[in-house]
Amino acid sequence: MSNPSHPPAVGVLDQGPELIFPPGFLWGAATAAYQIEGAATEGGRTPSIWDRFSHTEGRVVNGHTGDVACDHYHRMPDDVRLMADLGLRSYRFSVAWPRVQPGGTGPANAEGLDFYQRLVDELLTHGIEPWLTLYHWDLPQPLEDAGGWPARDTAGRFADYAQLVADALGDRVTYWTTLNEPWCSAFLGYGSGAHAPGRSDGADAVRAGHHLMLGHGLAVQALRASRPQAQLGVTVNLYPVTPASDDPADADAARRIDGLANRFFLDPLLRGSYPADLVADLKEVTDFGHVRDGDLATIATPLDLVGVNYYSRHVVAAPVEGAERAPYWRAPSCWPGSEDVQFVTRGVPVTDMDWEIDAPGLVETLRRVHEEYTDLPLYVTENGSAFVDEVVDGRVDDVDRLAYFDAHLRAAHEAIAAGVPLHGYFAWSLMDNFEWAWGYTKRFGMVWIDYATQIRIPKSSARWYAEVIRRNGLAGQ
Ligand code: IFM
Repeated sequence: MSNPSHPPAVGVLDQGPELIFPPGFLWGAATAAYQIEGAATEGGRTPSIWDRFSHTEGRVVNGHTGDVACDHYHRMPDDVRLMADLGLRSYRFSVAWPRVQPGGTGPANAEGLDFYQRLVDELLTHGIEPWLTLYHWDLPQPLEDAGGWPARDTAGRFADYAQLVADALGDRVTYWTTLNEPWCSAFLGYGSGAHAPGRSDGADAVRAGHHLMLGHGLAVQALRASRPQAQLGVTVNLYPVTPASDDPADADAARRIDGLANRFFLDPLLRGSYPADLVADLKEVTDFGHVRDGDLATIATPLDLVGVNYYSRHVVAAPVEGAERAPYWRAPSCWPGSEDVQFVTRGVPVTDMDWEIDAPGLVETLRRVHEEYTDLPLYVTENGSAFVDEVVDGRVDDVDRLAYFDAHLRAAHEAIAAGVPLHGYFAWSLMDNFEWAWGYTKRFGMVWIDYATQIRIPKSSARWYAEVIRRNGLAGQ
């Protein structure tokens, strides 16, 4: 950081040996369009499922919406300067589908594309590698009205949209993520209904998951054909799933949840098949009749990299009669066919989301993807934590978040030492933002946002992360 009143937070956690990352390790931070941009009705943008959902009473805490969010749409050049001050080597952002292709069909909206062209140019001017995510959950509402992700046609619409973005930005953007966290889109969006579009039907959730992956495969084929130099990948959110005890019934519960949370996506994307045990677990929910010949080959179209988002671990136990309902993000219906599995809390420290802090789980997750699925380069495309922050004398000393990052970066380093080809790490998130069904009540940012004034204050974690990037590693004693 260049601001002398904010000296680097070096020393806060300088314990243990110095850990240096491989040369060229890509240090970044991530955001998503609906969470930060605002300007929901400007520049030709039309509503997405998140506009409709957040404007529906009772869906988002306090009735918060992304209408203004961090006003990044208007403050983008300043925000890029902030990234440059932090020394970010890469910035992972998402393109809002309803901004560049209003309604989700037809030609591109030049004004919408212009925003992303200016963003990419600004990043490149500051020496920051743009990393573009095509879909971070903002399906154009008319496509939802036509059936949404459970409808096969949406996959084709996604590939068309991907082509429009590639035509406009493919000359300047090397790194592309098709989908961000398809589990959330499918199982929170169409299973529990905790996320937009707020539908609750297990079979629809499974169909949505399939069509999201089909759209991914079609988009990869389109991008590959027109942009052979691009580095193409997908981002999945993965959890180690641990049985609560040695009881075989708990082990079976873990197998089931691992199937739905992790293998539902990893197996088709990286092996070209659905796991047989998962298909059996879902037999009361769906007969997988929506899967057509050739779909799995399309879904498994070769990639250049895999993005892993990691936050926490699931610890599960066999169903117990009369047990309390799980919290919203684990609400029974986001686990179709396995609704009664119990999610166990172990009493370990949690974040403000109530997610258990489990840095070793990152090592486990990365090793698993590498050892069981692929030799492709891996990137942690999101990792971070929400905590309650406070501004004191103009500063935000977020020691808990800083400790979370420190622990997870040590874990990332351990994974590399164990042979995982981990090529980069993106902190979630660059700045506080609209945390979906939680609105603005949860803060994940390294930069504090005062939503009333839109003033940005880099927190201690931001200053510390800047120093990590500068050293290409973590300080020792
Ligand atoms: O804010 C989200 C992000 O949009 C997707 N990954 C998890 C983050 C924290 O919940």
